[in-house]
Amino acid sequence: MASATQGLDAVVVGAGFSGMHMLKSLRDRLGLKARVYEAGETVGGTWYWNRYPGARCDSDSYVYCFTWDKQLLQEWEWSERYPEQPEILRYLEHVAARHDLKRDIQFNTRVTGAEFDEDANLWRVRTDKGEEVAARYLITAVGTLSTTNIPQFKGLENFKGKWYHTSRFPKGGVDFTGKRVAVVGTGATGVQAIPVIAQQAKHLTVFQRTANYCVPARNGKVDPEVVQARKAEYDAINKRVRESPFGQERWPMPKSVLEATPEEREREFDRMWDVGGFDFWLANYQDMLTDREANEVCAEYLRRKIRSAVKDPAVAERLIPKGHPYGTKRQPLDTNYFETFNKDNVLLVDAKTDGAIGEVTEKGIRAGGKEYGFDIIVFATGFDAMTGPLKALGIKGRGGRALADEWADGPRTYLGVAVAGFPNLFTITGPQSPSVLTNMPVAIEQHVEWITDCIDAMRKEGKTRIEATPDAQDAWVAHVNEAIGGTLFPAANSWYMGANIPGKPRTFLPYLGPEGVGGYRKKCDEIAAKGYEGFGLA
Ligand code: N01
Repeated sequence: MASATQGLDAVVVGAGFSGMHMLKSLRDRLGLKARVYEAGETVGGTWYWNRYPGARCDSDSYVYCFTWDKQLLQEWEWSERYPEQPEILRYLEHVAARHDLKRDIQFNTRVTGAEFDEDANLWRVRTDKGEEVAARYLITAVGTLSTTNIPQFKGLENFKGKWYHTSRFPKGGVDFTGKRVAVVGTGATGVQAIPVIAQQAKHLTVFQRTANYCVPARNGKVDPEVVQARKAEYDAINKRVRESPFGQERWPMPKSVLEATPEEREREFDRMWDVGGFDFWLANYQDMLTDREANEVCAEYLRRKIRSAVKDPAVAERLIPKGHPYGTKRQPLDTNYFETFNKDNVLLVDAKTDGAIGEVTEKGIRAGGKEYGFDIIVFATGFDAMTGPLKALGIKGRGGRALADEWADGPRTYLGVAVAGFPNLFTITGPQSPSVLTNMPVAIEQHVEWITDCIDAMRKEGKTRIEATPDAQDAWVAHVNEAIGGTLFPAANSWYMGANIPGKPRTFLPYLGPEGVGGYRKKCDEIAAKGYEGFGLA
């Protein structure tokens, strides 16, 4: 029946890691006809759009890749511990060519609406090219951080210089040579971009709203012997990573910070600091993210590091986070971030002590009653995370219910992959799934495999409709909220909490279960084994 109009079984929205893998699975594993719509001009998703200076992955490259092409795991050589954006894009282009994915991807095409036709049991999907297609399954692969947040600063339209959001940088980059540049925002993106822009710009002013705890990335070449050893045991690595809490070879230490002696924890903190990357955040003492006092011990270590990196004590104090527990905002990884504020051409404007941004003027930015002149403003101001990209699709389920309306008070999903009232819709790394709290390709592969198995099972049993039950959804939402209630995450004004977007409901967007993505995988598999418990099938 899906073939009634265009012969499509599935429409997939987005051609990043998720959409590419989904297409590969539907087409080459299940033999289905799928079409991918992609707003960009090529594959890559996040790695197509985010070409700001210094953009690179924060996960170790040997686990930030597809695991389903075992030969490619052996063949591909990453140049560094954390590859830069152009290298990841090259990798994804290579995968697309190797698996002939592009023939089923329509680029430069944005999905503008999708309605579930109950009588025909099909999704009718519209695009900005005026097309309408029908398919049994609608699968969103739109990413979690793809709807840009450009704050509505008064006067932005009057600015005579150039301005850019980090995730919409022009191809070929921006030449900052001789320019007076502002960067607004000090999240993971700002922390990557600021040291790089500071090297080129005549003068850089950083507008900080909330100071951030940073840990060194420690990027560099990986010892060829380590690379070879990893290649030799990729199957075991992938098994460990899939079962791990955060989709990486990192596990919290099974001990309280408070039980360790000061000498012991200093040794452990130094070790994690020297390793760099996410160890300090994800492989720290187990109570760091659940106990205020334990958290404070870790935070104090990081504050000392800021004080020792920044020469001017007054600047150091303004760069020290206050008011939110460590690790409750996404951990930025840095390369000389704090040291950048020692440079003569770099100025910090801190909202709390110098005054918040009041307006953008013809010449620059006014903050705390003072006007700063710029040639270029870079907004590293983040995204309408997780729900933003899904709400923008104009999805309507049974009875014409709009997803955007259903989620007016925050997302409601079953497992973060399905929504009651929206049959045959699957949301890869959707809200209330582990997604952004893991190494993304691991969460993506788990969802893609589960969705593929689900569709396969339905076809074998002659079913054409699957929908989460309202009861199962209510229980999942309650579980997500209960799980996070036992942690310190709700104490921060983070994008995890929706707090970065004015008016967005305050609710924890991803899912942090007791065993992270590994435990979530088990739960999803159990649900499948019980005949898709919590779903209605017809
Ligand atoms: O965005 P953010 P990001 N006035 O929302 C500030 C992923 N990522 O693009 O903290 C003034 O974290 C805002 O201030 P505050 C990663 O998951 C991955 O940096 O809200 N300032 C904050 O400082 C990351 O978490 C990689 O008070 C305003 C900044 O702008 C996610 O992307 C690399 C403002 C925004 O920080 C988003 O990171 C980089 C306003 N009106 C990023 N509005 C990888 O490794 C916002 N800010 C794959």
